[in-house]
Amino acid sequence: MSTLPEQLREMESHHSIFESALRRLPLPVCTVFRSPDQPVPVRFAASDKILRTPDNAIVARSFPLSIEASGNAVLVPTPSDAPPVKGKRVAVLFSGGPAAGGHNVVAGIRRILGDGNTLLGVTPGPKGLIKGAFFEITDDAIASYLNTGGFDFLGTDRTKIKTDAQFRKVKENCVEYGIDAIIIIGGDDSNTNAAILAEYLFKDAKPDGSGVQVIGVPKTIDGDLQVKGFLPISFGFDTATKIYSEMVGNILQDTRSSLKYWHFIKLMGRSASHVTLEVALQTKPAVALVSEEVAEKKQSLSSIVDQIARAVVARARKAMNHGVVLVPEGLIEFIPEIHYLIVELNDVLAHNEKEFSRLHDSARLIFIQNKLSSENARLLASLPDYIVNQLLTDRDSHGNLQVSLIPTEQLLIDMVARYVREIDAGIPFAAQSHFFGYEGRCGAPTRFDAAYTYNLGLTAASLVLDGRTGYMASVTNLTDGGHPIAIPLTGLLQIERRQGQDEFVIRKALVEMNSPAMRYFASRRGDWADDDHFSSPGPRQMWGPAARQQPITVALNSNSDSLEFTIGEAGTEDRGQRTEDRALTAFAS
Ligand code: FBP
Repeated sequence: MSTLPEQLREMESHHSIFESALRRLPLPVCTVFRSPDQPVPVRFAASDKILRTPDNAIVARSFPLSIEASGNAVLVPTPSDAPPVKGKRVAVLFSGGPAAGGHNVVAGIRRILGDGNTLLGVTPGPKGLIKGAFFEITDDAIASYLNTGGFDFLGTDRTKIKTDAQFRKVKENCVEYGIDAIIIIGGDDSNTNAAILAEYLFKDAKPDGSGVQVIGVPKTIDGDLQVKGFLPISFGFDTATKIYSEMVGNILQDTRSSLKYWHFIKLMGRSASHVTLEVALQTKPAVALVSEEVAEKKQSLSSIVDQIARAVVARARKAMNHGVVLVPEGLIEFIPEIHYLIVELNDVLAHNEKEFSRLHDSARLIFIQNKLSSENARLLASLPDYIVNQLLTDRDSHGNLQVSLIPTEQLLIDMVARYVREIDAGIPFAAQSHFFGYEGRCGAPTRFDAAYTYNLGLTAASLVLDGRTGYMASVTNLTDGGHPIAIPLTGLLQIERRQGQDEFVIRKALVEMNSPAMRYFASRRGDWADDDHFSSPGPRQMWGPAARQQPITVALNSNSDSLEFTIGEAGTEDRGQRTEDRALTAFAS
């Protein structure tokens, strides 16, 4: 019998009681992958569903090989008695921000590749692909990461592979390490990179003239990688929103107890407001802003502030001097006047990069103001320093403004305080600001994310063994057992202006005003502002009554009649018998 200090030492390095129990949780497997012993690869065939964007003609000119091979058709599983594929060397990497479930994607890939093929981890992210940093992934290594959060197994980074030299280096590394396929686990930008790489490596990537396959896996807590009917959600969204919902639920409970604070909570999710909408549906706060609605209604900053101030005053008149305001991280970019300012700023900064970087901080604002239109120069000058400084900071390598660093929640508090005073100086307004972001990205995956990601991994590796390239893995039919499919990446590409030039991008899926989730929210938010209707979803549950809950927005938008997901269960009749995949306990022993 060990002493308590000895037991505590044993819990180090991801062996807390919780983490050890998580590793033993069963991994459900969609029906098509099932066999008596362990999951088996599936083969794919083209369906009659073709994906195209309005920029299809331009995309076709730049991606001729990928489009000729795929016809932009969505792939679906097909029966096959072809012998198992052996001898492939597959590299896998994480790209962009971490999201819960990434380790299970790797586990799914490893399981399908089996002993006949080799899986190499790339460290870290696209940078590792350029550097040629690979190591062989074994079952033992995966076992200790199963069902754990984060990307720490491989690490990640945000390098965009864009220069000729970088592309050449990737090709050289593929030859040197004998790589046949690359699986990129990333968001919209990373999957765009996957499409470009797939075309570049389509042929003549290896000495025998053959190509290197590239497959994408949809990840991002932001939830903005969705394809209606084909990709219900990116992985990591469910875990992050459940963590934020617990925290917001706790704060709502505090507001009603201490009766004196308004809490302004900015929630991560770079551009789209899916995270905020989901957390609002889970918790029912007094106010939740949706950036896409702000843009659609062309709301100015002052009209947003006015809307919040009026909610504060209305509640105060009912003796409620408390409440919660949810602010999407990307709000500032959706306020029309600030959006135009940012678009012009991006161009000006991109075209004057060298000169700007040589300037002292104090001279930067004047330099930029002189290059902006008079309207934008005036607007920039009217914003507080803590916002201006962030608007002028470096963009990431994909050209994105780092909105997580912009304290929009503080800007709103400062302005609402002024407006409330103007409406009625006698109304107390004490506010606290929060930013819930990094706290949510690396928690252990919910049962939803754990199951979803494992099956995404099974799908991605099956696509590799089926010889496919230029596709993104997806799993649909989440309340009917789960159905793996493959989405042609070229069918998602569009042209967007980034850093002063037109580029191919997979456009972010934003919250749609007429989506069922948004319509439901709009029908309830009036009541939530009028009185306290909040509910606390509690901590995410790996066992017990809420463990099988899918995101509310996903359930509403896919017209489900239940919040319960059934990935890995063939249907309600045999639920409970099929969840445990016996072979997988080998990983988790
Ligand atoms: P991805 O789109 O790469 O998954 O990143 C998501 C995200 O968490 C955003 O919500 C946030 O704006 C951003 O990453 C923060 O990035 P960083 O980790 O570089 O600070």
